Amino acid sequence: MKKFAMIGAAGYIAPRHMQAIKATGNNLVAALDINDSVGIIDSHFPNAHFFTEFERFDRHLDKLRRANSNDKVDYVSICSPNYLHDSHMRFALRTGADAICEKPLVLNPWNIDGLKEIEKDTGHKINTILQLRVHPAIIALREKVQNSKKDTKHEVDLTYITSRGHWYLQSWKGDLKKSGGIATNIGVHFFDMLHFIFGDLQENIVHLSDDTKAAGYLEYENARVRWFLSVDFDDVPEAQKEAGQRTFRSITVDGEEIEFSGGFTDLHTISYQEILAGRGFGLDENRTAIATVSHIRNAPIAPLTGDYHPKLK
Ligand code: NAD
Ligand code: HP7
Repeated sequence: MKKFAMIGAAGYIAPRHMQAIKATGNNLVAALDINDSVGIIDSHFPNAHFFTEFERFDRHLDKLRRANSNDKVDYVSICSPNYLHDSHMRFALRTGADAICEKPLVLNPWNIDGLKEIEKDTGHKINTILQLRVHPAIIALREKVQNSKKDTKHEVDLTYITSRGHWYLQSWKGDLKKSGGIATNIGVHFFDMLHFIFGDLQENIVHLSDDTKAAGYLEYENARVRWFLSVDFDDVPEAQKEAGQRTFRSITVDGEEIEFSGGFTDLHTISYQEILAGRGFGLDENRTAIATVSHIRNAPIAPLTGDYHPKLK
């Protein structure tokens, strides 16, 4: 049984990590959050220690490490805001544990270089949650693409609408410096997925980038992709709205719809199973998606010529 600590235990995604730790037969021994609304811990690990101050959390993990090698924490799960990830990963490795860090791993690709050095210095590993890589429909599509002609460029349209209320822009998620903006905070999932399926990134053009929407054109070894991302409920298609849905995720490849909206909920547990089996996705697997979102954040807005997503018309 592996021992886990968690940073950011009071947030939205933390319970999915708690479930994954439990479902894989492991134990959460300590948790940190600057916010003390963490009663959820009792539903999973009633004996976990909880800290609101980093220094006390650090002291506790250090004590466990020194007391007895059996008590030492094996993994630190990081569920804090995006701009704190690199610092929290450094802490995890220096404390003698491996890290399991939420996406986006970091905001800019050069942050990855520093983390590689810490991995080398400590001998510990950084694992990341890239959960679409373990989604069965995405794995099937990747296999299909890999089995098709090598030089084919598939025509892909990706529409990813996941409505958020007014709170979103008031929280750290709406703050470019803290979340990286929506293309980073939410888009990073599908930019990584596109790279995973279609190979190296060759071109990255941005047509729209504001607080609630972004769109552009990406070219990969095996695909030409028109993408649109929004957290604005008004962008959800009428049919989905009438069915009471606030989310619409669609990817068409050469005109054929790939159904991947379902099956999102257990992907953290599958990710943990893979990490524990030594097949976690590490720093290098993250580089393309992080470079993609970093470029999108800083690129000039291109005029609507050539290939652009039909939603922009
Ligand atoms: P959240 O705001 O709900 O939770 C973040 C938590 O971190 C809060 O409880 C906050 O108090 C805590 N926190 C802030 N600063 C801290 C610090 N210095 N030390 C300790 N705790 C601190 O956000 P969330 O939605 O849970 O997102 C957390 C992370 O998970 C983000 O990186 C986000 O991108 C990622 N996320 C991933 C998915 C996914 O599908 N994989 C879904 C949602 C969020
Ligand atoms: N929701 C909340 O109530 N609070 C939140 O903080 C987030 C969602 P989905 P996930 O918004 O930061 C996606 O769209 O898949 C509500 C991104 N992940 O299914 O869980 C929401 O209003 C993630 O990377 O959300 O998370 C819905 O009612 C990103 O950090 C419901 O929860 C996160 O949004 C489910 O919403 C975010 C993927 O796109 C895979």
